[in-house]
Amino acid sequence: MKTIHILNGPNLNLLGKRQPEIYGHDTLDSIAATCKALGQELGLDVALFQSNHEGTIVDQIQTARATADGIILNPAAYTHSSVAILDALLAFDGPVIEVHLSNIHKRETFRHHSYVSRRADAVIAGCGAQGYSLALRHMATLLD
Ligand code: DHK
Repeated sequence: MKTIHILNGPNLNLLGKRQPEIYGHDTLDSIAATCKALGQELGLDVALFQSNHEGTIVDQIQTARATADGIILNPAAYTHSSVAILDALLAFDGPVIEVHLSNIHKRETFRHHSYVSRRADAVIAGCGAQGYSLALRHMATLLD
């Protein structure tokens, strides 16, 4: 069975409570449960992580080199600032899908640029929590 790591960046632990008009009402726990159930349907083993710390996310990506076949990543605010996360992804061989709950292109100008998109095989933005399920379905086709 293929393994997918779903990595989440800063403040996504507050999903459901934080600016729900932008990020929605789903919690990260409910997203994890949905993704694990969908993973079973798709024959994928899904593990979800969250950290508020850039270096920890870099560590998680490095760990994924040996333990995951694909990465789905919402780097949150680090999307717009982190060369370190981009470099870690460039050292990962499998497919990478970038997810944003909100449509970052419809928001402040500083959110329009993503360092991670240089490495991402696909980008999903503006679909809310459903973006993770869409990413997982696309990951299944990429790994097929
Ligand atoms: C989440 C965040 O926390 C923001 O910093 C990004 C992203 C957008 C999202 O839409 O999931 O700019």
